[in-house]
Amino acid sequence: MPARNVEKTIEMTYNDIPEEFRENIILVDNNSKDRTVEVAKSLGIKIFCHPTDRGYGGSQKSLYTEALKLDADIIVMLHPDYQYDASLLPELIKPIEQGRADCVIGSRVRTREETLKGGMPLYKYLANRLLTLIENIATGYSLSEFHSGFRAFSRKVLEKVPYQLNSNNYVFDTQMLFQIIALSFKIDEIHVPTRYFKEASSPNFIESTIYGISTLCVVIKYLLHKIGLKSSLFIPQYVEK
Ligand SMILES: Nc1nc2c(ncn2[C@@H]2O[C@H](COP(=O)(O)OP(=O)(O)OP(=O)(O)O)[C@@H](O)[C@H]2O)c(=O)[nH]1
Ligand SMILES: [Mg+2]
Repeated sequence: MPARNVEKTIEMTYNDIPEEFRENIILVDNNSKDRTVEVAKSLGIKIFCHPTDRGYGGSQKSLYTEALKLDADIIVMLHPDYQYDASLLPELIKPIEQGRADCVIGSRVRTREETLKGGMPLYKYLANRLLTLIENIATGYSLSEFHSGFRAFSRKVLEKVPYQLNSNNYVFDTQMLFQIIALSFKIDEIHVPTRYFKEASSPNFIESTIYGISTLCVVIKYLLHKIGLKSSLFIPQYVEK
């Protein structure tokens, strides 16, 4: 779990995670200014602290590096903001366990009604749909969203994807999925009910717009990579799987 100022939601998120997975939880605290670390400690979670703010993407870089050191076979990234129903974790990892996929996204979008009822603001929903449409056309996938904060990866994905080169900002998530696709790993999805409330959503309109534009830039770079223009690639050294 990449965490910043989640003292109010970390315990609820933890309690949703099925018991058999709890001893393997690791949390990267990205310089929280509240009691995140104390609460996480009291729950017995392994914690790695950033002494300075390294951003959302930076938090995931530390997270994956630590997870690989701990010999994990499947690594799940979950926002500790209680937005996702973490009790579905066993379902999320199933396609990887069964060898049907290398990465699984916990999608917040099944029907418009459900997603909006869950509280996703209309502008975020519309932007998500539009970006997802463009991303699907660019990649040939038919995913229902590319922007969830609940994802599972096989160890091989994290060993091969050069995520350390990615942004320290929100667009890290998009870069990672496009790197995964460029390396011909398979992505699958399951649907996860969405809860939106104040503590479960921090990006404001401007941050979300920057994220949207940055996502489009990733799509363009991916397409340039596909037609062989390696100089404009956001990953300089794509490797063979
Ligand atoms: N904003 C922010 N979040 C961080 C950072 N490091 C870790 N996080 C965690 O990453 C998660 C970001 O989630 P949100 O702020 O809800 O962003 P989001 O899920 O992309 O946006 P919504 O769809 O509106 O919920 C939170 O659980 C944070 O605790 C950081 O540097 N900045
Ligand atoms: Mg959120």
